[in-house]
Amino acid sequence: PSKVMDEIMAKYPTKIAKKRQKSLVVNDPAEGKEIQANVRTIPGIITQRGCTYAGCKGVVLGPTRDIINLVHGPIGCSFYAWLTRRNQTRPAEGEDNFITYSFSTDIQDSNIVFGGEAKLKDAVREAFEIFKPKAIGIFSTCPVGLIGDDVHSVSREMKEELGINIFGFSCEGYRGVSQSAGHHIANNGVFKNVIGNNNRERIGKYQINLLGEYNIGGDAFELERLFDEAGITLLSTFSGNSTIESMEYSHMADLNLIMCHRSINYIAEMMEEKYGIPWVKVSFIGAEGSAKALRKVAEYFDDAELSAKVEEIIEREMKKVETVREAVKAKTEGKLAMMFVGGSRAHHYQDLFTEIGVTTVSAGYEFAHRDDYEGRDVIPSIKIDADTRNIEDLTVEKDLELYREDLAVKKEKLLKNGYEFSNYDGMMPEMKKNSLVIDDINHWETEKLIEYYKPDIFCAGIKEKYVVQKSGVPLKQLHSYDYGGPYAGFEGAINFYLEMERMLCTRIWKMVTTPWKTDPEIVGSFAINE
Ligand code: CFM
Ligand code: HCA
Repeated sequence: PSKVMDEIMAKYPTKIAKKRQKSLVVNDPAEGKEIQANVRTIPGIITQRGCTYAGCKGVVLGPTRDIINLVHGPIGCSFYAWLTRRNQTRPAEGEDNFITYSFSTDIQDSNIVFGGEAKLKDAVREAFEIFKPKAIGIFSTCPVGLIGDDVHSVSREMKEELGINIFGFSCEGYRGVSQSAGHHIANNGVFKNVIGNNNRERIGKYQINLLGEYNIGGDAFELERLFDEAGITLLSTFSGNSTIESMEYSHMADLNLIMCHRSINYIAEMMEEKYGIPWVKVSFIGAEGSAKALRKVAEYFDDAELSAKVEEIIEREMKKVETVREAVKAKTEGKLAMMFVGGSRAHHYQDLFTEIGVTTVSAGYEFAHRDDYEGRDVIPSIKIDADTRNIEDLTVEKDLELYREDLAVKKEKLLKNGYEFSNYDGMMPEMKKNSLVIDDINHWETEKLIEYYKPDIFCAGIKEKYVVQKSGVPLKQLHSYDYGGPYAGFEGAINFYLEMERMLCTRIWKMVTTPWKTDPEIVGSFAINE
């Protein structure tokens, strides 16, 4: 891999190569190497990243069905985020579902010049009139920050006027270096304005929240099936298949499970500080991981009946999984994968590939931080730069009335038995020595990697899909799952194996002869019609 790294760097101007070099690492789990992450993309480089607004509105709040997510900005920001993430939801009979709508203030030149607050207020009133929602979230896009509209004061005023929960987010696209800043802003807003609004009485023996699961392609439905059967009460999911009301009483849970550490670790930490709810990192991507996660919950509650039920489920599900896994593995063993996705899936999906004998030779995140690569141990050594300082870090205090001393005691006891809390080891310790780890990969690097590794499959998003496929390598979207899914849990694993069998075993890619392979230059002529 050092060879391909040199080739990649050779093309960059010296100054850029020096900077970029720190984001490409030849992995060595024993040595624990450092990677540069969460820094600005070098201007001119074609990145995969999105913006802060995308992380706040699209990712964290987007999947909640009964809040109106009103975008304050030009229409493009709303239009291009309209139903593109495949976050599914299942409203009960008669329940609100606003996910299919796109709400925007559609600001115009005159609002940019004279201010858009009046238009925003009108939009809030109109949305309330028509839909009578329980809550409205207002999301600022770039121009709103530039002209100085105050979405927070408008929110307060409208909350007073209309009597429902209304809150704003300063999540202008440029606020941070990527989507990641938007996650943090969303976490802060939800923690301040939603969590804790409803001290609902207990409804189950084992109450948990699932954090960082967004129900892409129906993933959450599969996990709900498992929790339901085990008798585990899922109070709230942040935010796949969720309601705003469920978030309001989520602080009554006994345990928080974190799926996507990057997008939601802030809420987990703040809930523990304020309410004493411990959190554990899990991954339901992969059959082994799913079994491990269920056992982890059972172990936490330390109840023989729950453990027995969980074991029964695992045994039954694993039997189905194994039959398919073995058949697929016989055909896919030895193949190579690469994945460059978001802030957690480039790690999680390696497990699913390992289960069918496919090796991940190179991987990276778009916008994760060093802890998602190297593990949470490195957090104290992460340099806080101006871009990070830009995002508010909430100071959270213990809620004297609701703080769960009993859970703190439970945690102490479990810790003594080696049970792991509040930790995430990250991607790099689990990847093979000499695999290539790249943060915020760009187009040029993607092309060179494909040339060098000749992978059997490349996993990324829509921006990469067709460019990669034109080089004769199939691309699986691990954001939207293309049209597939669910891939979480046991049924999800089966779906994924079968999908990989189809993609990895077809001969079609070898038959693709792109025109530029024989004729690298396009020759044309034009005629002018008289
Ligand atoms: Fe978490 Fe996500 Fe991801 Fe993410 Fe995303 Fe997503 Fe993703 Mo696209 S919250 S970090 S900001 S798992 S939208 S559901 S697929 S980049 S890897
Ligand atoms: C986002 C959303 C996205 C984009 C996916 C893609 C998603 O970052 O704003 O580029 O294909 O998962 O929908 O990550």
